[in-house]
Amino acid sequence: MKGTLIFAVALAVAYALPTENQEKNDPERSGYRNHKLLSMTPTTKQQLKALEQVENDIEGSDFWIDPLLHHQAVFRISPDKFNDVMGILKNSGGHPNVLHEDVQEMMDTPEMQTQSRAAATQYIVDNSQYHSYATIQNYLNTFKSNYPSLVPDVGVAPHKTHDNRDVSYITLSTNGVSSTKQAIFIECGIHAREWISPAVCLYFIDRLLATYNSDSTATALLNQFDWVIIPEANPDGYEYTRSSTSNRLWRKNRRRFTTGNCNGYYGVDLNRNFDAMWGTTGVSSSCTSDTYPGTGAFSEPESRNIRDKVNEIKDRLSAFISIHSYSQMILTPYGFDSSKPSNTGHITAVSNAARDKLYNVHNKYFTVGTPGELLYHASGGSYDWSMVGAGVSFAVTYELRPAGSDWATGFRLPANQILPSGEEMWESISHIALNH
Ligand code: 0X9
Ligand code: ZN
Repeated sequence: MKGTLIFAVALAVAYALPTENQEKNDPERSGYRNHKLLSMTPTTKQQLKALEQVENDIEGSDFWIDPLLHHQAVFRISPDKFNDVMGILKNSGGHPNVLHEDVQEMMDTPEMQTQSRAAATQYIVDNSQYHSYATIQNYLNTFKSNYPSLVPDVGVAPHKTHDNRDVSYITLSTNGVSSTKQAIFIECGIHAREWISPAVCLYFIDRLLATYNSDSTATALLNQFDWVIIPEANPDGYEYTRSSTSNRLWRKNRRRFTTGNCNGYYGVDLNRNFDAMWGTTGVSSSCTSDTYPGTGAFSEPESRNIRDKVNEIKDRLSAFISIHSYSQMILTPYGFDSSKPSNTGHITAVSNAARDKLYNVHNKYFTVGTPGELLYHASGGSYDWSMVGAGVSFAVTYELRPAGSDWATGFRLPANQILPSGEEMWESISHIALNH
């Protein structure tokens, strides 16, 4: 974490708190009780710097929308850090605003379940709710048994997770296991709390298989390409967010640290753990941070699984798609700094058209640009690695619904938006596949 240690020591001396209080405020133990959700729109460089200081130096600060000049930042702060943070921000001339007094209360209102909209009978997945890891595994096996001629392989990636789970992948192909067709790779669920991502992956697989014989787009998608899809790349983190509303906002994997300052803490940000300018931008060196990149590139089994599956087919892989939430964006490469691949014009043009296709379905507008233009630089991301590490020439990252301004929904997208999200992403991904 940039400059963290010195600042953290100063804070600890100035505002030492009783251990009991620290325990109470540790999300590992007590969830988000009395955590405040704040917003602030920086209108000067000084205010922006203050927000960046809070993001980088205040332990446990969780930015749902990152600081950008003249844009509203939204972030969660634990009660023991509240006064410090208000002080820092007000000193800069800013006017932080409390959006919610108790984030735990927000989390305790569950994502609603809805009646599934009548879908064609051959669909397999129930899109009226978010599913457990076990149910997702079952769906993958059902895809294989119901469509043996289109699903040559449902398998387990080579590395077990820290909690001993399998990471599954599915291969869709009209040519069987030894196919040499061009391939497209989709990764979902790398961040635990972004539940809409695996749900959209499942919808995409389901629709591709169910409509291959009846819909000309699906036919083209499978006749022209093989698809390798990891619908739940971080099952430990995902199950952790499902285990209690107190853990609903967990982002990382569940690596447990057992030594030094980190002893007893958990988690590496898997989208900072790839070998793409690893550890340089958008990361924190504190293992308690949500952007801790791990001890080295590919230190984590979950990122190695994506690496290994991509490397198996990299010679025929023509596109890599990473799916996250939230803020309605299509992020073009690179994320690690301001440099761009030589075909950036082409990637942007295809992404703009994919954005329009998406918009035409349910009028949800996605913004297209690089992370540096729209959010922040961040190193070690999977889509950057697919290009610089595996030589794939086309890669994008989606940030799904809701819009960035919708902090009250955020990562907790109601289940009645699974189906429309799937429908708009079907059009958008189809466009990329057939035009990249
Ligand atoms: O920070 C991230 O990993 C992504 N945003 S999220 O809110 N879903 O966490 C953006 C990733 C963009 N990719 C890279 N910067 N490599
Ligand atoms: Zn994410």
